[in-house]
Amino acid sequence: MLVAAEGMHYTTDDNRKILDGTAGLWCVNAGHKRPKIVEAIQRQIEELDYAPAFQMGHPKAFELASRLTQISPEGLDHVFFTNSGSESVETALKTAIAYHRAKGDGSRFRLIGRERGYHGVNFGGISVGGIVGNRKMFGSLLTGVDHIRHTHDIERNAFTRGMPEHGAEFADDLERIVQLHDASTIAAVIVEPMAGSTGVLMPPKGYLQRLRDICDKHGILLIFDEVITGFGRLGVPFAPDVFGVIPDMITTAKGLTNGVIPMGAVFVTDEIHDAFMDGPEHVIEFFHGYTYSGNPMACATALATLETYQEEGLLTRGAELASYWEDALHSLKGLPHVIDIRNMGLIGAIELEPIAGEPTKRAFSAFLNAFERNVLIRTTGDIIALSPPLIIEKQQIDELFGVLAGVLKDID
Ligand code: PXG
Ligand code: PLP
Repeated sequence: MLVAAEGMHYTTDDNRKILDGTAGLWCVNAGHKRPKIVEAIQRQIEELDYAPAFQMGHPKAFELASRLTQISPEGLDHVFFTNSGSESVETALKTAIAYHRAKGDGSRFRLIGRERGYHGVNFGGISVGGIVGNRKMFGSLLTGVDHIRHTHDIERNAFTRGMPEHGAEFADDLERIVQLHDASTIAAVIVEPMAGSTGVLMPPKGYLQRLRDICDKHGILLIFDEVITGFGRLGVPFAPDVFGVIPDMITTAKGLTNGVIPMGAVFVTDEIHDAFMDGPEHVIEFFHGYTYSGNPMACATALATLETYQEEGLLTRGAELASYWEDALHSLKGLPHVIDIRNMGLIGAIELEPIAGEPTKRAFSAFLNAFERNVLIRTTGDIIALSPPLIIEKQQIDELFGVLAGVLKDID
């Protein structure tokens, strides 16, 4: 049980200080209890608690949208506010289908995801998602969905630092899907530029560009789900800043408000925005929105979060620390059970050999053992995923990997 938090640490109910190796759930990028954010929330609750986003507006929603488009990748200059990553994903998928229809191309309805993809837990997201456990209990899901293959290839790429050499050709799987369904039926492809939840899979070199090229060739929209990668995790503000490939939409949440108040945002191009906004004035442009879209408390929190990121250079701090982080992480190579290590920016993964017949048991032991040693890590399958707040100091990186080395030697 966690009862308090400040900076890089949680406090447990038995009063232990726990080093946060996961930024909460990949979201507390500026660390905990940041003064600007605390003050902004206190001020906002006194000023304007709630305002409807249907027909009405309030200044901070527009201020936030403007600030966000100053740091978003080129051309992604319009923002739709949601309350979570899952809602951002639903919003982007609906936007894709509605966009084609608004352009007179209503036959493009298919949504293509990727095996091992995580896009939240709502019906659209689990339909395009590719994590079996998240799908199998929930019936037939959305129709008109298909998946390209995932990019994990330990045999060729084990212990790569940064982007893997091998696997650009996995993008060609989209051509197979196009041949099966015909491009004229496909609205969009959604991928995480770096797949986080499934266990941190970096895109192979050239892979994202190839996906972009195939989408362009066939008039298919490309959506990057940046709920984890957005706001500095990869050492840059957004994934296109490091991969050089610009999608048609970007979904975000988590780091947008430092995890403090639920909020998400979907970035779209002028082209998509303008397809809907052609009047007349009294007609609703896009029949989609949430009660809490652009909630004033969330907007104030996001503005204070962006200010904190900017003042402390946090959106690029991951790049400054990346090589130190990489060396510390890869020093675990050769320890018991470790079959792969992956990294980029301030993100890292250690893949463990599963215990035969008992998948996830070894990683769960590592999680418990680390927690006993006052470090919070995240595990998924038999993979340890690390994503500390971007304020982490070098000596805390040493502490984190020192503890992990002990954990790996300790567990069965
Ligand atoms: N897309 C991506 C790429 C995500 O990583 C979501 C959508 C959904 O966001 P919300 O805010 O609805 O949870 C996510 C969320 C984990 C873990 O352990 C990852 C997420 C959520 C919970 C746990 O890896 N990612
Ligand atoms: N269910 C009912 C009966 C509603 O009236 C609403 C919103 O008005 C919703 C669900 C959706 O809630 P939200 O806008 O918070 O997503």
